[in-house]
Amino acid sequence: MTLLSDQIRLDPADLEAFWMPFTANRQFKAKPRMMTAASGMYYTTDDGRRILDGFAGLWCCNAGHGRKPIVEAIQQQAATMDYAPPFQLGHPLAFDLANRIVDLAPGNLDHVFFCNSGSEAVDTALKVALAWQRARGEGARTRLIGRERGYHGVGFGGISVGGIPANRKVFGTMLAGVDHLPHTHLPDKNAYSKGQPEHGAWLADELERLVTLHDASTIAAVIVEPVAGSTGVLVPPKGYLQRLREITKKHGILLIFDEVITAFGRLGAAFGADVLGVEPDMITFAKGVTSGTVPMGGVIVSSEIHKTFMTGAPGAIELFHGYTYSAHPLACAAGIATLQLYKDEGLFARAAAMAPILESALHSLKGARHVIDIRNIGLVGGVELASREGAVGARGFETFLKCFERGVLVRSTGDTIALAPALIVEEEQIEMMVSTIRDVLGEIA
Ligand code: PXG
Repeated sequence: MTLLSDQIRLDPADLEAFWMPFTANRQFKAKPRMMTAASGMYYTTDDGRRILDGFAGLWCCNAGHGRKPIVEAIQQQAATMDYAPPFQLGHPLAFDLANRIVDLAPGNLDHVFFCNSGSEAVDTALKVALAWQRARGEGARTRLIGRERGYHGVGFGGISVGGIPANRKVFGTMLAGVDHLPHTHLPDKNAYSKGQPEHGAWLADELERLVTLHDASTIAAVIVEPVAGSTGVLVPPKGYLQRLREITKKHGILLIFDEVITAFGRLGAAFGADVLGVEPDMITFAKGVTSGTVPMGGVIVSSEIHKTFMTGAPGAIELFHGYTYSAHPLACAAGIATLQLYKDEGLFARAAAMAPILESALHSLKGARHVIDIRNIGLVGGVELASREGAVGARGFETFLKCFERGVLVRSTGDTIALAPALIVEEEQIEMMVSTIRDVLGEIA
């Protein structure tokens, strides 16, 4: 069998069949950027260049690339048992991984439902919220509340509660009965904040307005990213999440934290909830649970939620939901090895220790050409650029391209340049990322 990866460069015709996700397909295929290997903090491209990974792949390879214990666990599991059906059958690794996740999870969050991506985790959490409200006799609570600029993946549930217009507008009416909180971006008051901004806790009070409008008896859950990533790194104002927690609790509304990017060390602790000091009723996770090696996602639910379902006849299925690949053995093997590696190398604490270094490096870009705001928390940073007139996102994308040409992978989302390096990142590598961004900004229009 010959593989395309055996060839040095691909023929343009070979690129046609793959419809690439969230990509300008025609532009990419005219000038591809092809990754062929990854190790530690670096990718290798098909033209043999080393690219410093400033984004942990796509917010996911938190332990760095090609880590031996994870690779070996996956190899061994593939050879031992490739797959086992998750419905009415089990395998030990699934229970082992769930126990490890629960050990890390905050407070009363003590049961895990597995799926395969962040999008599935979000849909699972929203379905659990609706089913839980009904199970406790509150079946009229069918409304879901998200937030403007929120990203919760691409399933119909996720885009319904999500608040990124381009991800919604061509996909019809989506879920009925969804409303949105305002986003928390207040550049006039909070520009260049380090860590959590001072102003904006009052934006959580908008939830009281929605409760008055719809009545609490119709609202099942509120879902937010504790730190919004995809929309361009929005750090929650001080007190904002606490206020959301108080209001949801007061009205019997579940609070879901979508921690697909913030879980597993990104903010300097196991979960964003730990760092931000608020315990939600459910946490969705994906990405970092396997350090991006094998697709996996899941939802951690509170004991209270889980308990409500564990009633009725002992032989009855309690929740009619699940995926063929829920708790896939390869994903579980990868997840166990990943969590063990985080622990053995103290990587969450390392992320916390490196966070001030990233913060001061990023904020040294204040005053650089085009920069209008800088935001950061843990090992997440966002550098917002002024948009070109009539071409929102163009300057951000060009910055991404030019950084890539110079050997540094960053992410552009709109005109914000995002950094989220693996937790193993070294100080010189952070300097390299930031100086490359500075050089590129000095060069582009
Ligand atoms: N929730 C959140 C908070 C996410 O960040 C998802 C759900 C969906 O996960 P899956 O595994 O279904 O993709 C995500 C995904 C970006 C970017 O540019 C972020 C994500 C995905 C793609 C791009 O920041 N996050």
